[in-house]
Amino acid sequence: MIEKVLIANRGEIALRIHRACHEMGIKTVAVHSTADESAMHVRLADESVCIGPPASTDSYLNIPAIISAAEITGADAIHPGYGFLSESAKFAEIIEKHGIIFIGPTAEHINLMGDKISAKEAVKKAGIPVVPGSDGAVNGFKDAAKVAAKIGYPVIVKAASGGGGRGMKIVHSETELEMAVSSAQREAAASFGDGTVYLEKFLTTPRHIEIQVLADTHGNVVHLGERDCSLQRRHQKILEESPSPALKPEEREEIGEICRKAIQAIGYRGAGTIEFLYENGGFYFIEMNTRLQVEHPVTEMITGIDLVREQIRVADGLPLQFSQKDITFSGHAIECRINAEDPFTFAPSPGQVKDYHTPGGLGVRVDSGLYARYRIPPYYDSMIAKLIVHGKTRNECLMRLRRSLEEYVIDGIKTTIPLHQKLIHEEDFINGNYNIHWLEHYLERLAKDDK
Ligand code: MV4
Repeated sequence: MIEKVLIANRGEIALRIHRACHEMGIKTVAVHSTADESAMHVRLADESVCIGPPASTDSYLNIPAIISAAEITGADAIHPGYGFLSESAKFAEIIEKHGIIFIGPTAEHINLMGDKISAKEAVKKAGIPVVPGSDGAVNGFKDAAKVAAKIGYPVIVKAASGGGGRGMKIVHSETELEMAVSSAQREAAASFGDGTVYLEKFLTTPRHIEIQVLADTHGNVVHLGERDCSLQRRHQKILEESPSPALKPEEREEIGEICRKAIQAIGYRGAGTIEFLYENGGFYFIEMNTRLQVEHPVTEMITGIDLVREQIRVADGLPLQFSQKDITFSGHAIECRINAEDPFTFAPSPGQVKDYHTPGGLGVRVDSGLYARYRIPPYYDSMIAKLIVHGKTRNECLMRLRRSLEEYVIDGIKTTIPLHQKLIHEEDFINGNYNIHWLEHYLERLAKDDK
């Protein structure tokens, strides 16, 4: 039985994990850098261990320091959160070698999905539709040209070890292909230590729709519907919602069931997210994330399922207490990511929070470690809070989001709240009429109007 969990993360997600643990009667250990001594989750945790200086490489990415902290405090399990070591197969493996439970999938599944080529191959075999492209790696220009001629331009060259938008090149014609393949290979080798690349048809105006799955170690798998994460800037999501304004209930059920069966066939355990591009009514797999995601609360709000609690239970070998037919999707949820940044230039704005007041009321959730007079350290990701709102309908959700953003006071620093306030009044957003490029075009338009 898991009785004590070490939280190998910081910020709002560390607090989120602490909350799930305490509701389950599980003790928590916070590990933190010297810059995070006064973080809310460190104050609330049963125990805390300082594991190093501010730089992540010396603290939140320092595997020996984290393992030592787990041994000293007698933690039975480690939750990695998102980012940092959450998708490190090596971390998962070392943890298990020390007789500690990794709250996540097996190292083998992290490896399988970490390589984008093996991930695509595995899910395709399990019945998930993928983007047309090369069968595995492309071995130079000639090989790439053959594939491209077959699938048609534009194509996209991607690094097998990339992901999240890193190491991609869009190619419009064969004349550009040779250069694109060789520079993609070179850059991939330099950034990831693996120059393997593959080719896909480039979809020009898709939405980014992802399916949440949850699997136990007894072969039970459920899908928890989709999240539409199309509103992003430079591969950073800004706002997520569920259900997607683009999907019909039959489409959700069909892709959800395909994912459920595939995850069962692959023998996956834990929470996972299957990412798709969605265009002209078709789903095309791009990647699978083997971690809890930032936007998981959107799914929790419409299903009532506590994803962190379920992660801990299945890591402990317990069976899911519900099957697919028990899951109901109710209403609509939207999450706004609030960053300590200038709302229009996105320049970081760390510093001390002065006045602080959170919105509340029915259907309103704030996931954040912020408090009045807290100093936001400059060393880490700029996301400081998530505002998640639920309503019976998308319109109710939007109205509630509007008034919640009005209530939220974070003084002393710049935040992206004003961007969200503006965004939710846009006709295209209100109509759900957006794709992965919409936000960047909108921001360009705002910057021009400003001049
Ligand atoms: C694509 C694509 C179009 N066609 N693949 C970017 C992040 C990485 N997860 C995959 N990405 C893309 N892959 C094909 N075949 C467009 C993107 C893409 C994107 C995807 C999701 C969300 C935002 C995006 C922004 C730019 C490009």
